[in-house]
Amino acid sequence: MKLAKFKTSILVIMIWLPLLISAQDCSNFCVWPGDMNNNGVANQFDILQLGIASNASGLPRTDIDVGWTAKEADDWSQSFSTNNANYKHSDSNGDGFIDINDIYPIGDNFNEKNGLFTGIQEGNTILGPDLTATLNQTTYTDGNLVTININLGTADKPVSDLMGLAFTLEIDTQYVQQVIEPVTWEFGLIGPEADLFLFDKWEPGLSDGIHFAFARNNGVPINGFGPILTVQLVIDDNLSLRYSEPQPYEIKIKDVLGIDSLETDLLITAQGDDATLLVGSTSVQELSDDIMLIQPNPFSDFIEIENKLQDNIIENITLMTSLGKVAYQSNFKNQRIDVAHLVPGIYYISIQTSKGIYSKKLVKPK
Ligand SMILES: [Ca+2]
Ligand SMILES: [Ca+2]
Repeated sequence: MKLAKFKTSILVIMIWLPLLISAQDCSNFCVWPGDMNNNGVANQFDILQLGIASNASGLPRTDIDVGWTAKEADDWSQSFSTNNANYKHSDSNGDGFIDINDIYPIGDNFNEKNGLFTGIQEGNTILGPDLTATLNQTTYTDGNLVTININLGTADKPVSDLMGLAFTLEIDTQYVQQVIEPVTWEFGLIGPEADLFLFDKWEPGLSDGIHFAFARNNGVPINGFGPILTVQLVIDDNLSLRYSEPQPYEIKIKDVLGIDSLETDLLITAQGDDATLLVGSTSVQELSDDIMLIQPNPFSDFIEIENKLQDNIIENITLMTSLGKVAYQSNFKNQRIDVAHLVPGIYYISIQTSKGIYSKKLVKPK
């Protein structure tokens, strides 16, 4: 019996030994696609390392799958000076070259973690004027389009020697129906676009904010101040059904981290903004499909507005793109609008009438 058990044990060890050895090798030589700073989590902060490592090359991986599992990878000749992460970690797609194609595994594996993750939050949330988010109005109500302008540096305190920046825009998602994507980066200060790695991640329902990062990819740092980003979102169009009192609406910037040309962390302070969400009797009457009808939807060359109430007078018609730009506007009571020239996409029509506002999402297919 004892001998049989011993033989079984030997057999078990023989079967598992190669696997154990390979797992052990892997703890030293493996990479996890998307975790460029090798801290056990793939997120926006990894973009900062990617910018520094841009254009480097080394040994490609044999396994070029980008799923969130350990992949064996030989060390490259370069490492980051501040955290010693080998550049191979930045080659998330395993092709042996650091470029824009290494960004997407961060998004695919976003917030995935492995055993190296310590739980320490990267970045700081310190109140100050360096990075500001400003709302375009002081009040909003049901279905309103909100524009948030994000600005970096001030005339008194411009940023200097900045190679990249990561941060999260926290938005009170309980009031938000939609974040309009793609977000609009502004390139006056941080650009041109070709010199940047850009990243944004919004996971409705899973996250309390939108995660952003940019990094210079040509080794030339940013100095100065100016707008860097415009974010638009749509307030819940049932707000007045859900709340009877005005609601405070707050946006915050948190978990901010900058990196300079020496690869050291730059402290960037941040400040948000607030507004009031008006509800109930203070908001404009929303008209239902029983009163107004837009056809066809999806549309191609024209749309027709059917006003079902004789005494409801159309005062203004506005058609907006998904980025909030006006595509058509008229004070006339045109009931048939020529839209053949509009590019395919999502549009929002808003019709102001004597009895209230009718709004609808319209689609122009490709
Ligand atoms: Ca990481
Ligand atoms: Ca690569």
